[in-house]
Amino acid sequence: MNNELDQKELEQKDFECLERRGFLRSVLAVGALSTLQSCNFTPSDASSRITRGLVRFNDEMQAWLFKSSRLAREYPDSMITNPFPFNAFYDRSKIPVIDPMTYQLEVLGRIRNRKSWTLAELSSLPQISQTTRHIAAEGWSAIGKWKGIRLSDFLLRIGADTKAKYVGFKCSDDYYTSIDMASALHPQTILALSFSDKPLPTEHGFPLRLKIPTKLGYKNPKHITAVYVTDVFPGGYWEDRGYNWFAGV
Ligand SMILES: Nc1nc2c(c(=O)[nH]1)N[C@H]1C(S)=C(S)[C@@H](COP(=O)(O)O)O[C@H]1N2
Ligand SMILES: [Mo]
Repeated sequence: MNNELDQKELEQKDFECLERRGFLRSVLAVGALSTLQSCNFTPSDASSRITRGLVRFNDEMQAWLFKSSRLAREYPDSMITNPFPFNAFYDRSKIPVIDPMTYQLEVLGRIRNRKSWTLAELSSLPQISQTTRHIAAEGWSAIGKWKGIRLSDFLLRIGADTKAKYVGFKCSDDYYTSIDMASALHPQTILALSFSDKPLPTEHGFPLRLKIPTKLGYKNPKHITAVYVTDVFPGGYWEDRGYNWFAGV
């Protein structure tokens, strides 16, 4: 038997499979988008129920295609974007001011250890660094260096039920979002405490934000005040306004 040939055939199959997945992903995304545009969301409307069904189906397909072993690209520090853009659903004058001395991170839902975390306690946990690209739905992208606690480590530490479906985030500015558990456990998903080797600047989410380079910008909540684990679909600020919930990049 020719092992080398077998290996080549296998690789070819892998490649074709990947190609098909990419195609499927685009078809689903386009399908969901066009239905989103062609109807108004009246709850009683049958077409909106179908659209919501399709959108959920799209999320489930994306979740199914998601590979926790696939890493987002990391860049050399020489490629860091400076200045790094600011974005929020408000302008710079409304950036929340948080007192680091009284700040507490609440942990809620399907977890064992409900104790809140001070900034000093969070800062004492082991941290990892990443230089990754932030891809914003508004059409810009930027490379930044972020350091923080692996969300998977933190979830283990608080005794989270990692069989639960969602991890949700509440922010001090009324922003909120949520991610699927597989993405929460991805090795590059971090609760970032620092940006460019300094504490997070206020505009980039002081004192704590999520950096999840496998998802679009709006899945990276800033100024996080609570993390919760749940089986009840939590949605998100932009997601509840029609943006795709899974939002993988
Ligand atoms: N708390 C909070 N987090 C947020 C937002 C927001 O308005 N409030 N906007 C999101 C969007 S749409 C983007 S693109 C990024 C922008 O992050 P940056 O300001 O660090 O570039 O933050 C995300 N997280
Ligand atoms: Mo965004």
